[in-house]
Amino acid sequence: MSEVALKTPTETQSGNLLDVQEIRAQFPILGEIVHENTLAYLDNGASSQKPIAVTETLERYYATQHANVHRGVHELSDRATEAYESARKTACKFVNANRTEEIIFVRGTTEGLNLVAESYGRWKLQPGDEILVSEMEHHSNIVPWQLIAERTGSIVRMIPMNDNGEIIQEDYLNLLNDKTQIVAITYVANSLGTVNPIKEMVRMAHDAGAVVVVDAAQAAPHISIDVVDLDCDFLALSGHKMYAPTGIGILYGKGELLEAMPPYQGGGEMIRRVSFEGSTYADIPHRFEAGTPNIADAVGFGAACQFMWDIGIDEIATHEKELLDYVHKCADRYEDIRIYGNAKHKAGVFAFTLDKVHAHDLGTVLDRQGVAIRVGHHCAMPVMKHFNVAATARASFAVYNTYDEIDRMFEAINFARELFG
Ligand code: C6P
Repeated sequence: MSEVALKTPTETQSGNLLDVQEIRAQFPILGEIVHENTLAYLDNGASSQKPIAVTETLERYYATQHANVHRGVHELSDRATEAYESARKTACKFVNANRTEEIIFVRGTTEGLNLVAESYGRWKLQPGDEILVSEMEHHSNIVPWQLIAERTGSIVRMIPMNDNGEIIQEDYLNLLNDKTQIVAITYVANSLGTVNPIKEMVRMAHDAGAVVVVDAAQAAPHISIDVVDLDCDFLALSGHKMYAPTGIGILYGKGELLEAMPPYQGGGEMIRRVSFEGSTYADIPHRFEAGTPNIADAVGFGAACQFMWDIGIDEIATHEKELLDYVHKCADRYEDIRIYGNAKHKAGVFAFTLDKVHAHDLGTVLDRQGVAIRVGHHCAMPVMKHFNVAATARASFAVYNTYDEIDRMFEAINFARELFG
C-alpha cells in the first residue's frame, strides 16, 4: 500500500459547486435500506435513478394529459400531442440540433443504432464497403453493423485501442479509405470511461467521405452534447442513463440524411398514403416513428433534461470529475487493484479488478454491504479480450453520488479482501 495524501470527503465536498445533499433529497430511492445498509448506488452506467421532478411529470401526464398523439380531434389528444412534441423540442435543445425534425424518439441507444444500420446502412452499403467500429464499443454499436454487413456484403473493421483504453488515432487514420462508408464510435466507453475526441474523429471521417454515428449513451449523463459543433451525422442516446424513464431515447440525424433514408419499420404514424398498389411515407421525424410512440416517457425525458439544466451540465461534470479523481486516488493506495481505462479524458466510470477475488464474488460482497456496482463484461467483450480478463467490477457515478459512498465501497472491498484473501 503506497502513501497517498487523500482529500477527506468533507474538504472535497466543501469545494463543490453543488449541494449534493439537496440533490439527493430529490431521489427517494437513495434512502432505501439494502441488506440492512443504506443503499450506495454506484451503478449509474447501467441505469440512473429518477428524481421526483421526473416521476411527478409522469404522474401528471397520466392524470391530466394522456390520449394517443397526432390522431384525435379531442382535447386530451391535443394535450398529449402538445406534451410529446414539446418534449421533442426539449430533446432538440439538449443535443443542440438545428431542427426538431432531426430528433427521432426511440426506445434507447440500441434502437437508435439499429435504426441507422438498418435504414442508412441498407440504403448505402455495397459489397466491399467498409464500416469502422472501435475496439471499445458496446455490443449495441458492433452487432447491428455486423448484421447489416452480412446482408450487404460490406466489411466491419476494428479501430484498435491502446492499453490506456484510448483509440489509436494513427491506426484510425490509416484505416480510413475511399471504401469507408460509416464510422461508428462511442463518445464515452461504458467499460473504461474513455472520452473519445469525437469532433476530430468526425473531421477525419468526413475528409475520407464517410458518415459518423456516435453512441452517446454514456456521454449524455455527463457531457454537454452539441451535434452541430461535433458535426456528427447521427447520434444516439438513452434516457434511462440520464435520469429519464426507461424505454425512451433519441436518435439525432442530419436532416438531409434522414429525409433521404428509407423507413425502418412500417405501421401507423409513419405513412402518408397506403394502398395495395403501394404506400408513401410521412416526412421526418414521423417516418421513423411507426406505431403509437412512448408518449409518457418522452414527456419524462423532457423533464429529465430540465432537471439536468437546473443543476447545470458543467456543474454535474465537475462534481463527477471530482468523484472520479477521488476514486482513482483511493485505488492507488492498493497494489492488488488493477484499473481498466487510464485515458487522459475520462467520465463517469471506474473499472477495476481485485487480485484473488473474482469480480462476481466482489459484486456480491459489496451488495451485502449495500453498495451497488456492476460486474461482468459490460456488453463489451472485445474490451475484456484486449485486457485478457473475463470480467471487471465497475463503479459508475451520477450527480447524487458522494465521497462517503466511495469510502463505503473501499471499506466493502477491504471486507472482500479479508474474506477471500
Ligand atoms: N450500457 C452498461 O451497464 P440501451 O440498453 O439501449 O439503453 O444502451 C445500450 C448501450 C449502448 N452504448 C453504450 C456505450 C452503453 O453503455 C449502453 C448500455 C449499460 O454499461 C448496459 S449494458
